[in-house]
Amino acid sequence: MSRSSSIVRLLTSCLLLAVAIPLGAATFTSSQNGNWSASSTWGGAGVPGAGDTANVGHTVTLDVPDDPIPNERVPAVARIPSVLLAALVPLVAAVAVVITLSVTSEPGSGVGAPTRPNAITIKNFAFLPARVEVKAGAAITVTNADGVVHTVTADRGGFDTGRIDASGRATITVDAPGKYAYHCEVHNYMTGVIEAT
Ligand SMILES: [Cu+2]
Repeated sequence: MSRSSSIVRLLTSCLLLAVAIPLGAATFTSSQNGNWSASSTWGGAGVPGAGDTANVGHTVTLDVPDDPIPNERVPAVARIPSVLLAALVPLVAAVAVVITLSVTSEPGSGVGAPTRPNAITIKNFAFLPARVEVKAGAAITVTNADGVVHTVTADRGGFDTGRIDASGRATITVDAPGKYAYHCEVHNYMTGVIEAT
């Protein structure tokens, strides 16, 4: 073997050693059932620690603390990912919140779009919202926030709350799909629409 070839091999070995030491990464393969901390479990090759790779082909009982390697043996290089992770987690969470908000605010957010909640509030002699869209058979809660009696009465039949006292509440159900215009029996200028689908 030539002299230069030996030097190259030596330099390569040093390079590999330099890469392996800071990462502290070694590979252990189980040779028999046993405790994690028993060297015999790993064929007498030592015990895998943090950052090491363990190929477990046997029943190995984890009998070591979460961080079996003392802090001074963990190279600074190995701690950097934790710092990056700590910075990334809030960032990812913030992005997730923004995405969730933009997705949930899309349906029905346009002007004049039908509202989804199965609820009607009567306030200042008006039905709010004046148009609601519900699934047929779903209950719709009517709340009278005024100081006087109102009703929610379908123009051509289908539902009628009867008199809802001041600050009172009633429930109506539209069984068949369709568009139901309704009014207040006491104040017939108060009108609204329920669309059941
Ligand atoms: Cu009324």
